[in-house]
Amino acid sequence: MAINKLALPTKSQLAWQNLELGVFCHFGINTFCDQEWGEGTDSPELFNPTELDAAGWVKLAKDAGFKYFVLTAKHHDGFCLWPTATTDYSVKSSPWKNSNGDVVRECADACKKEGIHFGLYLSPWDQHEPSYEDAEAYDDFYSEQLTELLTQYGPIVEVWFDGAGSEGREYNWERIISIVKKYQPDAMIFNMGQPTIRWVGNEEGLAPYPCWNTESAAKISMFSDEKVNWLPGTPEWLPAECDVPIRKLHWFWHPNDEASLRSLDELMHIYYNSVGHGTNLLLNVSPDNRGLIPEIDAGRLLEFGAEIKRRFSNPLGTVSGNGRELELTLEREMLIDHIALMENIEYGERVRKFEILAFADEVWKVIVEGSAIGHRYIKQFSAIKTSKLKLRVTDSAASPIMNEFSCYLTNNVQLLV
Ligand code: FUL
Repeated sequence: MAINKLALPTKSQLAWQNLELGVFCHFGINTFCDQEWGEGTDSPELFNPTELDAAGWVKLAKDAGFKYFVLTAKHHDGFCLWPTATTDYSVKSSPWKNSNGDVVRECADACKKEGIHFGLYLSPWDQHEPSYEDAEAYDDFYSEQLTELLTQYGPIVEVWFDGAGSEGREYNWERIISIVKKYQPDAMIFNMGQPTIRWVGNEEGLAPYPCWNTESAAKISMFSDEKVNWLPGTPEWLPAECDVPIRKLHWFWHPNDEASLRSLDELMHIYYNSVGHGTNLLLNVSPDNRGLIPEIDAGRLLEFGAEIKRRFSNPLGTVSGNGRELELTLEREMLIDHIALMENIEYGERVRKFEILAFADEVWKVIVEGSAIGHRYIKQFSAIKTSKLKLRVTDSAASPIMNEFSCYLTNNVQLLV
């Protein structure tokens, strides 16, 4: 993919990209009905998570090394997890906490306490709300819901607009986006209207390589060349987010579904293909109908966080610097099986083509060839012995600025990749 001009991120895009890892949390009336897409007809009486522990959900995310937490305030069924004034189809009509509960508040407070960022998902498609049939009336309704969420719960890092179910439907995106800009100007806008971050194009957590940070490279999905119809003013810098559930194909919790939990190897495969391709990873972990994250999911998330740390927190060598060549000299000859690169993307995605060479047996040998580096690039290979490495940029849009060139020995090369 040829890219002609050098797009730059805004400060808030940059800050968001530095977060890298987010927990997505699908919770709602579906959790009590063993279903993924309710039709807006399930009784609020069913919503009764008697042990709900939002502080525990967020602490888990934090302990696993995740930096933001995105809650489904309203999914396609229209049931609201906060006591909205816009509809009775909410926690207000449920037996939970005698109709006085607010899941959004509990999560916002927990994020504040743990020092991680809070984001919200508000489905445009609403199967319960009668005004959905009348586009203008529904725009009013949706704008009011969004205003409540963006004014009553503190800073919001990301607003997740899900396109599912809205195919062919026009919303008043000018109005919706202006609400986000007015009340939460630093929040990322996911994939609709006038986005500042985009969908990677699948729900498997896999970014293609290269996954450039630019709008001109963005397609409706990685499997189609169709372009997305975004509002004028959509920034050219448009980093991708990979969203994927920890239980295969299931965003909401289901009973007797433990077999669909992804293995640690599968999660690491996702990590290499998301964060390792320069995108953020938004990994969904769902609370069950008690309102608790099942132990087995919690354990897997912690294992995943610990494994990322084990592999990548102790580089054998690391260097930063500018220009087309950067050498990384190790203390002595040693075995390595990973390299990681980070461009200083504040100045854009400058590198278009590069190779990595390793010095071994008195000669320089090319061990990796690539194109995009961007926020982060991770590459694994069978272990080699070397005393120094060289990054050679063979094509760039401007002089490369590298924040990091590191190598590691993890003794664990992922065969899935
Ligand atoms: C999809 C939705 O239909 C799923 O239920 C889930 O919310 C996922 C994140 O996005 O489009």
